[in-house]
Amino acid sequence: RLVRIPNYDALAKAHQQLIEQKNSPVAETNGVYTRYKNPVVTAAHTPIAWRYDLNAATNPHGMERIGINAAFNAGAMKWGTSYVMAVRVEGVDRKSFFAVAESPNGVDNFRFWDKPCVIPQLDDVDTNVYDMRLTAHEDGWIYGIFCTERKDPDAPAGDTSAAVANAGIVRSKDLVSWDRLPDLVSKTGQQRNVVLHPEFVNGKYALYTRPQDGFIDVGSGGGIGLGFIDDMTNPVVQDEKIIFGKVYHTIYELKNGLGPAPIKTAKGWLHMAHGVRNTAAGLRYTSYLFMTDLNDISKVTHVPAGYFMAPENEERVGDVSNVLFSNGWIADGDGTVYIYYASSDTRMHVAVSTVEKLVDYVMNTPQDTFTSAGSVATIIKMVDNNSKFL
Ligand code: M1P
Repeated sequence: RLVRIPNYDALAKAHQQLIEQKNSPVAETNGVYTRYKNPVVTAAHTPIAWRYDLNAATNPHGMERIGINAAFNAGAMKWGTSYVMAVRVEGVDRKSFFAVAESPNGVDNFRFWDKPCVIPQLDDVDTNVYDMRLTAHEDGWIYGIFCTERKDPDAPAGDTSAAVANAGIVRSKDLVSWDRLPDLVSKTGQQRNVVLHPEFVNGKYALYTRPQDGFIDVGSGGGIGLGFIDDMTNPVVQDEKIIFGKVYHTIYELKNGLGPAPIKTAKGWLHMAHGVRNTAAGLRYTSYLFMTDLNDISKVTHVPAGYFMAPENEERVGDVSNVLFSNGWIADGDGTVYIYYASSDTRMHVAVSTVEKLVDYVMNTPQDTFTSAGSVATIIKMVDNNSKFL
């Protein structure tokens, strides 16, 4: 006779309560977006069946057998009437993998599908995979571009952490069965934060890249690049150029990288990226927005000064603290935008805005003057304009 572990009912009840917990907007703030109170996906949202051997005969103490450490950096898309994320789930063994979580409303009730995604392997197997960007391309496929990480074959003996990062590519029609395409071929070899543009550009696939000289350091290759591919089954990037570089004394001074695929608006392509600066307490990751020209996607037309979102309160603490990272957002049919962001490489949150507000933010927020005196002049201009209203 099959007997379930004694604590199953308690585990299942707590899990259900967590998943079904209603989320609510936080009274805010800056008028641009609204954060929500609870994280939308955490390690504890992963199914009990992934973590516990439910058979009392082989697990008499009802212990967790497979620990999950974190759930973060998710790609996102609308899926029929649902909202889905391709979540980066990280086990206690430090390996990340992808798993789809689905919600009926975009802000709570995210439930993982039964099993994690199976990513077919190339001859050169991935040691670790993470940060999938989902793009529903006009060619009819849903592409998932992610970071594939492998040990650096040129690492000196004894160096067990040197790694090589590149863009791995899969595509699917149902988010369950994934075809693996060859890894990206680009000049620098190392890439992270690679994102597919949703439309063809002059008959080619357009790809946002982030070339880098080393695994962590972007070095001379820093910045958000744009390149083109003729055929995704032979993904060789041509004409790769940096369209948004690093700039001294900005929030993207050290490195930057595109977040999700851009949203098409009447005024231009709306982009979200992350910027990284160094501090005495280590790296600080924040997100920022910018816009590119509808007809020339290499032309950056608007860049508000500073960050769009930065980690706040408990978001500031996690496995890699002081990090806010987003690689997924969903522009809904009614103009609502669900911004899915991870805090401190640990859990997923949502903030809600609209296309109209984000376009207003991007086009009408003053740009960075790159000096303190310039920032003061920008404020004084606003104060002077405001004087007739005070
Ligand atoms: O730990 C913060 C982030 O670091 C990396 O981002 P980037 O390539 O821009 O340095 C990634 O590993 C990302 O997953 C992580 O959140």
